[in-house]
Amino acid sequence: MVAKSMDLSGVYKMTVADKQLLAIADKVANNERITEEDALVLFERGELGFVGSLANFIAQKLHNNKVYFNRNFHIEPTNVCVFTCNFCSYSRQYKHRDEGWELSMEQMLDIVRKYDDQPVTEVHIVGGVHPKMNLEFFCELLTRIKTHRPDLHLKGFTAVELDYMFRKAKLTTEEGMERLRDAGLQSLPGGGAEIFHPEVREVICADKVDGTGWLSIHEAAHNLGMHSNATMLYGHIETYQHRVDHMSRLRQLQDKTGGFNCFIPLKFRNKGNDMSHIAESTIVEDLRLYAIARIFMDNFRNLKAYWPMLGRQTAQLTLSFGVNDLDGTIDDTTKIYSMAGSEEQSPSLSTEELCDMIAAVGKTPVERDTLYSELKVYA
Ligand code: V47
Ligand code: SF4
Repeated sequence: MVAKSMDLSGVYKMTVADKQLLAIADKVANNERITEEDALVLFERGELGFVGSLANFIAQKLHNNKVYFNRNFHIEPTNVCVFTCNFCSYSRQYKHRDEGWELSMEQMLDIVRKYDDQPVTEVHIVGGVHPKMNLEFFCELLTRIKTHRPDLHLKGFTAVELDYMFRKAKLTTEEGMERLRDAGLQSLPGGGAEIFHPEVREVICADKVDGTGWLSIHEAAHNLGMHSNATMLYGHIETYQHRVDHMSRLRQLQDKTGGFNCFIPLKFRNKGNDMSHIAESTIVEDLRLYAIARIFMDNFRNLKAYWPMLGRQTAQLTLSFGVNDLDGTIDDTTKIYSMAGSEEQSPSLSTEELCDMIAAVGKTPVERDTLYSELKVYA
């Protein structure tokens, strides 16, 4: 049943004495945007059940119990990277490239061919920033994939990869983006956002594109009619203020362009990187974060939990805390999280398994394409 507007503060009056929290519940009930200060109050004082029911109320209103997934596969061209993000367990420096991988054009096309008789709708291309893989190389890759399989939606390259590619090619962001679009690129994934605030960015990933640069690359893509996703790497050294600042900057850009498809909070995993001394966030903190993101990011229709990173059980729990999307099914061939300590060592879920996970929490599984058109509702 679709949730209707209701007196949420009335529901909470018996258990919540905090007037600010009650005022936020009223705003949510009345479809009003909450402020940055409200979001901070939620992070500091909103207990799990409270933020969870507000988030679930919003998700029900927007999606009427539906949870989306898509059938996709990943190509990770290389893990060789010119950057040195301290949280990254995946990359290898160019001088140590013999410890990593560098796929040739043919090897990547072989991955595409492997899915020839499978009903996948999207390929997600993302990797390290290799000094020798340039814009021309990736334009050729995109064109060849599109020629081979025109129905496949090409989603690729984080703003970090794009910033480097365009600078090396001596092109403006707009020129570079047009070249990729003309070669077949349709959407950008949300990676590389981390935490925009310089107080954090300068500690965890000082040498790559800054927050303003990340946002302007996504804005340029939106201006060309492309869509993109947005992420936030949370649960390390950032404060609640940094999270709110990050989400607020995304919310502002979304007000301006409307080009974001979804928001994906990414939980920091601490295995095999230079931030291993930092404890991972608890599941309660994860769920609170998802719920507060759903409440604050009122212009993002979709909130995604990326199960290969969270683990399937926590991802399943997020469905009761505002999440309406579990990303992909068939063969999520990404290595980025297994190398950082996710419990999902070789992430792969069949459509049936994913539908069962969704149905087990009383939601309706819906297969979508990259732009969230519904392809099949599973009764
Ligand atoms: O930007 C790297 C993150 C991102 C770690 O758009 C880590 O649909 C946790 O953005 N612990 C890349 N996270 C992956 C990404 C993504 C994934 C799935 C779907 C989409 C989408 C985008 O992975 C990086 C960084 O934030 N990451 N290392 C780590 N140790
Ligand atoms: Fe390179 Fe991306 Fe790893 Fe940073 S997170 S070191 S940019 S692969």
